Amino acid sequence: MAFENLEVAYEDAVIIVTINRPKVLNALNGQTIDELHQVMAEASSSDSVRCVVLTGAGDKAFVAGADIAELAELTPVNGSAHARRGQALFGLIESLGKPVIAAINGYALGGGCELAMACTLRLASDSSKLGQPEINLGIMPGYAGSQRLPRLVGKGRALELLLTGAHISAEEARLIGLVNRVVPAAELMTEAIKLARELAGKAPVAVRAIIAAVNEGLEMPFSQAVVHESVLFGLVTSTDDMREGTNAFLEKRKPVFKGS
Ligand code: CO8
Repeated sequence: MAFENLEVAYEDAVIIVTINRPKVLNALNGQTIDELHQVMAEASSSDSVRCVVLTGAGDKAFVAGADIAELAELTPVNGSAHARRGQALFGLIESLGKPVIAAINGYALGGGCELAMACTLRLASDSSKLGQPEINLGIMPGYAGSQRLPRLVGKGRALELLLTGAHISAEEARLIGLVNRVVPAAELMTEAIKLARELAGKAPVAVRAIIAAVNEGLEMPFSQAVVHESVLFGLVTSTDDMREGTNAFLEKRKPVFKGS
């Protein structure tokens, strides 16, 4: 796969996707959204890919938001279509069925913070800054940030970030649950790939079911969500990997999961 705005590398079952527009701090234009959609769809359908790491090129930004030069040209009609195009990509990432780790290496603002929130887990370098500064442009999030942020950090904190447009530090983001871990900048990719390799070794069907149970269950009343969980649990018990995992425990050896 050759892309204009992405670099794609493989490390065994891990695919590393780097958004590569450093001159504009990796801002998301339409072309980049389309390319990300293509690479994520391929990662989703490939049996050999078990985990994705997503990061930004350079040492300054993960993604500094939607491309403001493109945004400035939007009309009410194509603005909505543009937002839906990004939302479709972010929805695909969230429900990819394989972990997508955001390796946040600097600014994750606006659409960049929304992109990170659509990922399964977030690791941030200690110098990263996160926020939803759309309000300062006279707009609001359009890639589901107004929905994912309160689900991650709670309504009060989300409203404060959305209404002030403040940039917060990686450590503050960790304290409110916006990122999972903060690591020294020099160790970010090593740590992200280490975590990706760990997750790539887990039973793929169970990984997919856990992601679905959490994402889909959060949209249901609790009483329905636990029924949904029990159905997914039943499916997982039918896998070879379930037999491998339980046998390996009883035989005191490390399991080898095959995804069947
Ligand atoms: N879009 C386009 N270009 C950008 C963006 C961006 N989001 N961010 C930075 N750049 C460009 C700058 O214009 C500059 O270009 P040039 O060198 O040609 O002047 C270059 O990147 C470097 O940026 P700065 O010189 O500004 O670097 P600083 O270190 O001084 O500042 C900041 C870094 C604080 C990150 C600053 O660049 C900034 O505030 N950027 C904008 C952040 C922002 O507001 N992001 C939100 C955008 S809106 C959004 O994401 C909405 C998403 C929903 C869309 C819904 C569907 C349409």
